[in-house]
Amino acid sequence: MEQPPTSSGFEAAESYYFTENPPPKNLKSNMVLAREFINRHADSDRRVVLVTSGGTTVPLEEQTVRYIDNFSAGTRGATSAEYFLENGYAVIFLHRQFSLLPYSRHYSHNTRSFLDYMKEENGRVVVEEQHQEEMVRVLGQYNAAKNENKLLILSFVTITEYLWMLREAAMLMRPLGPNAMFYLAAAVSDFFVPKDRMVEHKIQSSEEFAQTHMNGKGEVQSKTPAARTEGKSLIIDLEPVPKFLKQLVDGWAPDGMIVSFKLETDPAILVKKAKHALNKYAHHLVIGNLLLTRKWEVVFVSKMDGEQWIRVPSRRRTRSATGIESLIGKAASQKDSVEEDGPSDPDTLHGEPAIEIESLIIPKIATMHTELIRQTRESKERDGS
Ligand code: 9Z3
Repeated sequence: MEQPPTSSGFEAAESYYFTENPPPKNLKSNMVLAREFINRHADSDRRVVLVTSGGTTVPLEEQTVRYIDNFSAGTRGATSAEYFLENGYAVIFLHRQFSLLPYSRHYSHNTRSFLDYMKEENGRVVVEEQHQEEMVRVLGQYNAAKNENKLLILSFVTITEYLWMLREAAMLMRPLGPNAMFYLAAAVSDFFVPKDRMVEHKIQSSEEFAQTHMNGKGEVQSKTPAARTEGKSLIIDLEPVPKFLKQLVDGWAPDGMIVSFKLETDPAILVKKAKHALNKYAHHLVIGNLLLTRKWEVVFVSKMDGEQWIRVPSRRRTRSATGIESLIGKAASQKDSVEEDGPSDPDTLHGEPAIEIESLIIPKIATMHTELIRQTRESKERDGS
């Protein structure tokens, strides 16, 4: 029987993972769409960014009733996709099914139904007057992206589907050379249930109905199931998901710019962890963010520029039900001054609209990308290739 890799061999871990955990059924048809999209933009020398967005699920059973999930709504990814389009990129939006989508996100947040934006007038549905201006703008941008074929929307649900799609799409993006970018904003699970430790049927809550553990092939499970009942307790014993960023950087997409995200909740370790990831994977940029301040500040950690904080000025911050503004500035490793220019309640913005932090993040990344493309072209010319 094949054994999991014992050494830290990234390639062995890759081959083991993708052999043991089969691809999603729609992988081929999605990749046909992706190939066509990528080749079209490669031919016109356009930059293409793969934006990943939303959480990944970890199913506990093959016929999945229960799964582990995380908090991500896909706001970062969906918002960033819009600003990438605005900055001239074509976007492959690889998102968790039913998480937020570019453009429609403006009308699908959970505090307000899209129906609240409309009214009935003489038997016809029309948009409420106060939303006309914004909706005309959003609809115009959405239609432009669609009509110019600049936005390809693909979806995943589980961690394994996500990894398969990322790997295949990254390999298809190779012809783009340095014009490719990977912007990995999805909140990816660190732990999962490998296929050979997953039971076929719903885990029973009572031992009375506990079954011999069978796998999807109708065989008796030879390994202890990762999720099982013992007595009255549910025991979940997950395995680590191999760190595929190394494979992305070295193997799947060697010429593209790679931007990863680091999410933490403890301000004391955010910058340290972001620097650690940059050193370990040797890619281009880690964007660090804290769960409770992520809408208002992020830190860029890169070889090019070191540690750089990006913050929305306080009077222009978006409202957040869960965020905590007093934590802003707490994760900075050097003391830098946090600009405090008054209350952030949008009602007291003195006519200044709130700013989405992604509108500050994306142009900065696009500038770094321009520099990387220039460097790659220069070094290719020097090598005469
Ligand atoms: C992020 O840090 C994203 O910014 C958020 C966005 C998930 C916080 P929302 O969807 O949230 O707007 O609500 N993504 C981090 C993804 C991640 O899992 N990173 C791994 C890690 O932190 C490394 S690739 O270890």
